[in-house]
Amino acid sequence: MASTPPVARWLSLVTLLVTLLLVVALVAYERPVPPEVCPDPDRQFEPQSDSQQDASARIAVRVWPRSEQERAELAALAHDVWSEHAGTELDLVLDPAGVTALRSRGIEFTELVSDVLGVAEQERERLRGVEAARPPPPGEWFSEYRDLETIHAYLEQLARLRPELVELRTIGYSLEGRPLQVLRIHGNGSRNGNGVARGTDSVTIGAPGERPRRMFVDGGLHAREWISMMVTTCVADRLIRGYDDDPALRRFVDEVELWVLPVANPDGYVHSWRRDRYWRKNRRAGHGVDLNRNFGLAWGGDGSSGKPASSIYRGTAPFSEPESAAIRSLMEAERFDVHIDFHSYGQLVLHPWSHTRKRSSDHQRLRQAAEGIVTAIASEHGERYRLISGASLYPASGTLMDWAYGTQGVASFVIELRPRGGTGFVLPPDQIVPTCDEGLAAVMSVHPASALPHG
Ligand code: 0X9
Ligand code: ZN
Repeated sequence: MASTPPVARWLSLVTLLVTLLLVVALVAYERPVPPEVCPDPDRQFEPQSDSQQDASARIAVRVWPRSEQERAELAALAHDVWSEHAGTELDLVLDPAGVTALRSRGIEFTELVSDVLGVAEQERERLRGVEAARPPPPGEWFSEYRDLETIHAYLEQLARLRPELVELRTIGYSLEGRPLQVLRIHGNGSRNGNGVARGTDSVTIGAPGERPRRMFVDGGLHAREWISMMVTTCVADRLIRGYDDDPALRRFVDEVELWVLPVANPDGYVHSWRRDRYWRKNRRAGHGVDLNRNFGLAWGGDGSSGKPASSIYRGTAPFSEPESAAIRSLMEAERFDVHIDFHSYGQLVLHPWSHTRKRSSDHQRLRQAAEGIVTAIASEHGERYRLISGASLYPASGTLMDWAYGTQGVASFVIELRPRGGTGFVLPPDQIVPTCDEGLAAVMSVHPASALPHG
């Protein structure tokens, strides 16, 4: 056997060494670097690949669209629109793919809620404990959110407590047959026809013998806005329980006939408690109708939809829904002077119009009254609610506010309660009482100067 020449032996040795080195280098290169060795500040925000994402996750984000077109495109990415401010922010609920789409388009956003469904689940857990402890201990009723049954029982209790001041009425029934319960609160002062003799800058209201000022307040037109049911119930509670000891409350109750409908959409509210915390509409045919698009002024116009699946679906005709029809009948029969429709969220005071950016013919007067509301609210806890006309926020047609003002001559306002952003509709329960302070201040501030001359 011939022996290998020394040059060839050297060559094969060098080749072997080079190959070995290459293999070692490749292995070292491919080995994952543990994050603690090489921390990457952006790593936790890197989008996951589609296979890693939980498509059922929901994230609430705030974006600032740069054009109307971008606004529409971003809204189209969303499972839900929580809140809107024309020209500025838009709060959307996205799935992880939606968040990835924002990133890949270079859209800036802030995260409001990283786990929308988890937040609702935590609330549900907390409330399970509360339900087990029913009925709520005295004095703690407003320390927690209450379901429909508990609210209705509480309204009955309030009416029984002071029958000379309070009357409980059913003004109609929801689609699923639940009563629409209203408290009528009214003291002795105006019962004998002694109206309020009071001068204001622009209107003189209530010469003796004139009918008392009449005001209507509602909450819960949108099912998921739980703070509005609590605040309206709480306003009634404060006025009734404070009547004997607080002269300001007493004067208000004596001078104003106040009607309070805390749960304007009971079927939706029950659904929001039992099945879907973020449900907004009533329960028509499973898809629901947005009651605040179902009123008969500018019905079908901008900011409403003809598609049943839409969260702003207007229904098949004005007042197609028994809940909005019941409110219409009440308002036509009672001829109120002032109306506040409580919603959440955003911390805003809105005045007509909702469907058009044109000024209403009572613009100055309504704006002044709304400024009074803003000031009264701020005097409670220093929270400054933003004042704007409905349509300047975004157009919405077929709303209760527009119908009440435009057809009934009622000075009508929408108040979007707490929070400003935060966790949106799921507001911590320790916020109920301070938000109620703001709601009560708002209600008392619009008495009585804001009534319109034709109201
Ligand atoms: O869109 C609505 O019906 C109301 N806002 S909410 O977020 N609670 O749903 C506001 C209606 C007031 N009108 C306008 N913003 N145009
Ligand atoms: Zn609302």
